[in-house]
Amino acid sequence: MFFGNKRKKHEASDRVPPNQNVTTTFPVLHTGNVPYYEDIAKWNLQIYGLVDAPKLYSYEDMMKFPQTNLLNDIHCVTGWSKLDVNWQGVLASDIVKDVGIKPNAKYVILHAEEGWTTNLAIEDFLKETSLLAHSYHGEPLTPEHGFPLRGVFPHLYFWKSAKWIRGIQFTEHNHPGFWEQNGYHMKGDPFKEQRFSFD
Ligand SMILES: Nc1nc2c(c(=O)[nH]1)N[C@H]1C(S)=C(S)[C@@H](COP(=O)(O)O)O[C@H]1N2
Ligand SMILES: [Mo]
Repeated sequence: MFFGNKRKKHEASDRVPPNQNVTTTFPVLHTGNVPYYEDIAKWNLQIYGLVDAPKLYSYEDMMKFPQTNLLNDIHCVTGWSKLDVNWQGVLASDIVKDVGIKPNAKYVILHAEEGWTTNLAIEDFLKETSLLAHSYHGEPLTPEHGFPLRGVFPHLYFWKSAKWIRGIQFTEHNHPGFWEQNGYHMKGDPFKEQRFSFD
């Protein structure tokens, strides 16, 4: 008799969530248009909602924060995963420290160009791997991958990692973002396969 110990193709491993396939490419995925900034001085990031001190950061302000370098894996809900992705940027928790949040701030809405949004719980935003990234493998993000700034929340499906981020809003209630209004999961943990809200 044969007792195979080969893993089933779609079984999860420690690093690769169930029903994901590892790719070495870096696919580009989004709805809408890629924004191009001719003058980075015209870009800003607004932090508002249930915060003590609302802020409007310039690109230069973002560069003055402590800079963090992280290596992590990303998992797209369409089925690809990419391992050992290297990002540079500002920890989301450092932004929270700077503005201070009210006790009733329980959720975050990330606002991107063209009104695209996504939502996450404050504890997901504050995770030690949650980054606002301006660079990928030491180089500024390319326009298609989110220049000048994108979220990176590697413990959640990659759609939560808003590209072209322009606003971070702290709220008391959980407001579904663009894909979440279209049936995607409110949390989106890839290891629990939280792809759709009816899962
Ligand atoms: N602003 C914005 N951010 C976005 C999206 C989008 O449509 N608009 N798509 C999300 C989805 S579904 C994925 S899988 C990742 C893809 O990032 P990438 O193109 O850098 O691989 O961006 C996410 N961030
Ligand atoms: Mo995605």
